[in-house]
Amino acid sequence: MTAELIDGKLIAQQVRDEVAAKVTKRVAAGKSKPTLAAVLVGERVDSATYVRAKGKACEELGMGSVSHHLPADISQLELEKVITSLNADKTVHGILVQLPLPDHLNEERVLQLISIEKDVDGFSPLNIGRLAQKGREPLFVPCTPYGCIYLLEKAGVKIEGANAVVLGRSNIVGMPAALLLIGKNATVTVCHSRTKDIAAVVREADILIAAIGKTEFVRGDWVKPGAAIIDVGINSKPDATKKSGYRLVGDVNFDEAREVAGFITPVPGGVGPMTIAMLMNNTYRAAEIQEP
Ligand code: LUD
Repeated sequence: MTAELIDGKLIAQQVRDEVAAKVTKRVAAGKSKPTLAAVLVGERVDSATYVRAKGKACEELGMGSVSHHLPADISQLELEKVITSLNADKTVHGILVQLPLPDHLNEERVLQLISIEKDVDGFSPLNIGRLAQKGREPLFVPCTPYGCIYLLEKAGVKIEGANAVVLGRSNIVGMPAALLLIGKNATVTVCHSRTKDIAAVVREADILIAAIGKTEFVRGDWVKPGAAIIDVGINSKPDATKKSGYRLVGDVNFDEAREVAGFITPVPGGVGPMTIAMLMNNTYRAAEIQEP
């Protein structure tokens, strides 16, 4: 059996087209352009790539974007001043602080400062708190986990009643993904560095979300036949045939897993593009919330 490929790039483009249509309608009605402010601190090449892609997506969808590139040694106070001024700026609907921040900065205090109706990443404690409670709706669902669930639903994978295994418990992906899956009535197991026999847990998974940042960690013989695999990992692997000397691979050994799984997302072209598409949707919604 060879798994059906879930084409994140294609599905992300469909989401982007839908958002673009909503933006056009909103602007035609005389309302403001949904606008995203992206804050990038320091010189991480990957973060700069993602922030650039987010700004470009805004432009392509007819939305506004402003970017604040701040020095790696900025003080906590100066960074907080930038957030405070973006909170007050009526032309900005969404605020995104690209993570991770340099070590000397207090991430929790920065994220807590972002006003809830502009928190398009969905990382504020209030948003996560609502995500964690039954019958409550967060204002914004965190983009990467939202993208994972969206891909499963688009592929027609049944979440309700499924055994879902999440590898990783990060604030950005693992933990919110587990909460979303619980909300969709899956039975969820979260694995992490202290889990005993991860392979045995993964073998029971009807749905696997891999977000641990370890190159090709999940092997083919861990995969339950027919399982749906969402690979969130983005790792660079040395590859002498590439000009750059490396290529991007996920947390799952793709060639092995695709022989056993029912559905699988590729890396690149899987979850990554969905993260950006969901951010665009959240930014549009932020504008609608602030200026209906
Ligand atoms: N911080 C994110 N940090 C990292 N991949 C992203 C991401 C696009 N505050 C905050 O943007 O949502 C966030 N909010 N994240 N990430 C990861 C995470 C954050 C990762 C990959 C991509 C966003 C992406 O477009 C492409 C793909 O997988 O096809 C490949 C891009 C490449 O490097 O070639």
